Amino acid sequence: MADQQVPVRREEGQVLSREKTRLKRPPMYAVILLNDDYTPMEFVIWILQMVFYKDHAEATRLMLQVHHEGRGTAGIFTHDVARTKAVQVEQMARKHEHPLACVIEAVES
Ligand code: TYC
Repeated sequence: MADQQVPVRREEGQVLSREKTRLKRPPMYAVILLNDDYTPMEFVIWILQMVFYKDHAEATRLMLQVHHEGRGTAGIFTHDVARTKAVQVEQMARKHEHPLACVIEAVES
């Protein structure tokens, strides 16, 4: 059994492709914060630190970008993580009675 030979056919010019074993990147989603007129700036900064692990300077920069431009990307994640963070943002906002909203959008990779 052990020394039984298994014939291996090597055809001329055959190329073994690595293509099939390469892992495909998962689709990615941006969590986008939306501006409103009522949520306090400090609350948005706090959310960006708590949920998206931004430092205070980056959280402030991003909050001001959303304030001036209407929207801004808080982070890019796989679908499950993006959904979870969006739900966390809205739950924390509702708990504190702020209208802060966010959406998730597919990003091209
Ligand atoms: N525009 C809000 C204010 O003037 C601040 C704000 C920033 C709200 C970002 C939401 O996603 C937001 N208090």
